[in-house]
Amino acid sequence: MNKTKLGALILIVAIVGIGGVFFYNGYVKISTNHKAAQHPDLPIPAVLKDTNPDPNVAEYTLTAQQGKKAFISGKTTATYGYNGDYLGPVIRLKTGEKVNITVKNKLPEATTVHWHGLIVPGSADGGPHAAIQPGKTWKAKFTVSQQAATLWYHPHPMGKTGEQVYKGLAGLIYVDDKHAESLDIPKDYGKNDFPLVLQDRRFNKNGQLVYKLNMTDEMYGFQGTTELVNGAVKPQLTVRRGLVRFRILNGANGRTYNLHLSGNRTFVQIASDGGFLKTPVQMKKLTLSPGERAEILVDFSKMKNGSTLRLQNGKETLMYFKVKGKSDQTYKVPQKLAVIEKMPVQEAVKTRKFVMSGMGPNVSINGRQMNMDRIDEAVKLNTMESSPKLTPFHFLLWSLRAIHTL
Ligand SMILES: [Cu+2]
Repeated sequence: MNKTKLGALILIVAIVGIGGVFFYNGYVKISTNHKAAQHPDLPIPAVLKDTNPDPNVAEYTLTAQQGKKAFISGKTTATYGYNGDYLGPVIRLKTGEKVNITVKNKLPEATTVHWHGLIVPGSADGGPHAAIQPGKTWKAKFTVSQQAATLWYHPHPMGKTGEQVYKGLAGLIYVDDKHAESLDIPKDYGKNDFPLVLQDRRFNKNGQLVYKLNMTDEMYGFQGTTELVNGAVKPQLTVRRGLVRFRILNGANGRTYNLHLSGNRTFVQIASDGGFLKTPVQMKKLTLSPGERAEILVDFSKMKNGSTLRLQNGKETLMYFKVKGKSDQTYKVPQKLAVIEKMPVQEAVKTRKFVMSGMGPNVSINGRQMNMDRIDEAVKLNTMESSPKLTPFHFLLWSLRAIHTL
């Protein structure tokens, strides 16, 4: 196991272990009502510019920086962001291309950038061992070797991962390939293909983001009191009557989202963490654990002009879709999205046991706590392992396949 993969195993320890026991009740819940007119527009992240004219080589620059943002009217919140005040641009990569990313750290503290879900050598990934000190630069160099998928990037410094993500350091990575381009599905970024980064936050009375974990947070994971989508509080997005694709990231620190649309409307999932599903799956509910992605298609074509649809997490409204105008594009979504080969399960070389125990600062895996100088599990590259149970866990480099369900 390389050092980055070690991060996957200890992240729960890292996130849960940061704050200590602390009770804090002075958080503000931002109230909103269901009148869409009063909601901010959904921010659409910029697509990061590739500065290399060679079509087979991409050159990107990301700057981790301090910022400020008015989430609540009349209050200015201190934030972190990549190339901006909060969150970061979408990085669009193509399968097979060579990529150079320069990361500049303009924060007052060390950071790293980890490409979550991207298959890269450990040296090109910013795990806890690859700290970039304030004022310094780090370069990642790799070739994109995987199929189309929606991935993301976020910092991963030892002991500060949860807090830095919380302040705003996160962004999406889209891997595109020829197969994805050939599919008859919406793919016009910002027109009928929208990213939705779901996060929950707590704002104190001064409108500041305070990352302090109380005992409940340490037991059940951090839960914010205010929902953000792409960094806006309960925003609205105007969509045309037609088929629209949403690439949803659960970018929250501890919350698992149980998503549905108002009116219990059916939608179609087309992709998950690893890329396209074998076939589109119709559903009314979607569960996403922290770090997880899903791509869905929502058919607005039969909705009335001026009507509103809500994206809900249980009873909580996350955002509003306002229907206006008709799309001039129609799609015939293929019934076959991807060829997924059967896994030769009998060839699994190993089954590992991870026993999680303890609470707060005593959290441990297999009786041991995270130590930067120790590698706990070594995994052989290009081998397959099986696990008897799936836990909602923040996996960094792997995507998993359920081989049977109960
Ligand atoms: Cu991650």
